[in-house]
Amino acid sequence: LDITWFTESMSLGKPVKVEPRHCLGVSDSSVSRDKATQEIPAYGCQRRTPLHHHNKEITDALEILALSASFQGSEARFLGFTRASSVLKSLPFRLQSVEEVKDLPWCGGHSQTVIQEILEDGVCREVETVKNSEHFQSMKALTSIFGVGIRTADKWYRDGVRSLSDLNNLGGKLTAEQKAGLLHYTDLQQSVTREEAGTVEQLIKGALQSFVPDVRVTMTGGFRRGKQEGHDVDFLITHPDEEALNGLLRKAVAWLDGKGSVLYYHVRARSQNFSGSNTMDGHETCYSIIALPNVCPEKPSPDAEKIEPDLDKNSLRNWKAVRVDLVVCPYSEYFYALLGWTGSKHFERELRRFSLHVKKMSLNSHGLFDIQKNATTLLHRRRRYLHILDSHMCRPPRETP
Ligand code: DCT
Ligand code: MG
Repeated sequence: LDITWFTESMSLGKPVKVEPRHCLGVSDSSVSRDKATQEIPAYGCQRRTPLHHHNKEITDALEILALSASFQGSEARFLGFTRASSVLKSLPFRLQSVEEVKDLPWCGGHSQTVIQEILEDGVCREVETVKNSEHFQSMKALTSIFGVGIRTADKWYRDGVRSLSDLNNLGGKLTAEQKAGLLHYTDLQQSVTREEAGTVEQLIKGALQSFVPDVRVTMTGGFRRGKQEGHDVDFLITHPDEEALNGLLRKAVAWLDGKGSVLYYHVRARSQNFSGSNTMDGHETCYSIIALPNVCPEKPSPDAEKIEPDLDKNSLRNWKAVRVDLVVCPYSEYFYALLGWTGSKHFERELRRFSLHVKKMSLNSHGLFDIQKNATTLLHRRRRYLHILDSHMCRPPRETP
């Protein structure tokens, strides 16, 4: 996200002086390595975090340790490794020595050990041990199923489930979402390409526009950030006339279902008791699996063959199951929802942390709230600056992971 936009929106129109250090992260030979490392800002939302950067071996290793920490229920260690990885992604050069990270925010002792081993030996022993551990491998496989979070996967692991084929024994204990996740497991493991996302967009727009012709539909998530592939396709739906949005999501999904394009869906109603200081998103949301036409499915993995009995029958099909999330928001909250659903998850987390600790404001997908004024919404000021936000948010997608 462009820092000018960011500082402008966070101060609601009062431009904040943007120091050159805020623009670090872009390769610039004139910036000395020492100076660059000393001036990296602490919050992820203040840095450029390019998709393609200079220290991929190290950030991949740190992200494996972050994932492992989350599987073990350690939020603090997860955040520590995630933040260290995010900082290294913003470095405008390839690290040559662990000394270079000593002044960087979030790159403490444990991360430094990982960095040093990778720089010296090419691998980190702890990371290799984690990757080969049964717990890590099982949790990774189980949480890759749609509808299975860390808590469920951990319970299953403690009940003796180790691989996807073990899930056949759980039978009736699975939720409808998990059953759908298993039924379409092979397809959902494959990345959705940008081209496929474009086809999904046409399908979704066609359904929504058949009820409200001028409905505004925006692709969000990773594709809006310029990624070439993702695990799903996310859309934000709005209209200036909020009446037009009433019941639209359910009608459009039922319309697609009638055409045989919906494999699974669950609509979460808009939260009526949404609180301004809440970090949760209370918008009406549809979590779905769509049958994307004219795509040949890839060959299933041996593990998937054991849990998807119909795969043989399905091998002649010419459609691919794709995860699609649809979010409906009131027009007055559109830009906040757009910001919240563009991601990345880490960027959003850092943006909310920055808002709270530095600006004393609470930011979520519904608005920006002044916590010192007892969570009074800044709606009146928000309308004034909608046009500023609009012009800045309609830029070409930026490149962040
Ligand atoms: N999001 C968030 N916090 C979460 C989950 C999601 O802020 N816990 C936001 C940020 C990204 C956006 O919602 C869409 O979520 P995903 O589809 O999970 O992420 P993505 O960046 O689109 O990743 P992918 O390309 O793999 O779909
Ligand atoms: Mg996504």
